[in-house]
Amino acid sequence: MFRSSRIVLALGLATALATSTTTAHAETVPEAVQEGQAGGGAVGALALHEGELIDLAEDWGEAEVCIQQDEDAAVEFRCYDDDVSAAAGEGVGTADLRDCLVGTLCLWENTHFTGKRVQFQRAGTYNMADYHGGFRDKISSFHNDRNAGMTLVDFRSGIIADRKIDYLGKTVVANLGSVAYPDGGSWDNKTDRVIVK
Ligand SMILES: [Ca+2]
Ligand SMILES: [Ca+2]
Repeated sequence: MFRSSRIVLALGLATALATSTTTAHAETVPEAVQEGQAGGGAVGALALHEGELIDLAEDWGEAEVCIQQDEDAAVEFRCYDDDVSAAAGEGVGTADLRDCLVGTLCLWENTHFTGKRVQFQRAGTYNMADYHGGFRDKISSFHNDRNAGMTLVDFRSGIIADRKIDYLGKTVVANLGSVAYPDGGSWDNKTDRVIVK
């Protein structure tokens, strides 16, 4: 009984997908998601990329931009190959997206807002290991367009306390290599956790 109703639902979703490619946040949930199957035993955050469920702690494949969805979304993130497809998929302007959408926090793997990007819109504590081998010890620039601040954390071991740096909301840093780290060097490629306030 449940099985057949799920198939009907899946068919309905497929029809919706075929007819509304311009609708932002259209719910097109693969059956694997409905059944709670995270492909390959997921350990990180989950995302939809071109209709496939991917584990962001693993390889992102061709994806370059991964965007956190509203709280009621079936899958937390959606990923896209580039800004153009991301803007279309999210129903926003390409320039707005590239600058980091109002009210969101964008983290980039390279300086000057280039390379892979993950975008958050909700407060929380996010371990970068959950977002691709790409994001632990990789963040080099960010744009926090939220009103609330955030904290970058570098894990230390033993008796050495974790290192932290706080930023207010509406802050942009194009190169974390220019931000001094407490033990020398810079904050470039150091962040293990991001606390979004
Ligand atoms: Ca980097
Ligand atoms: Ca680190």
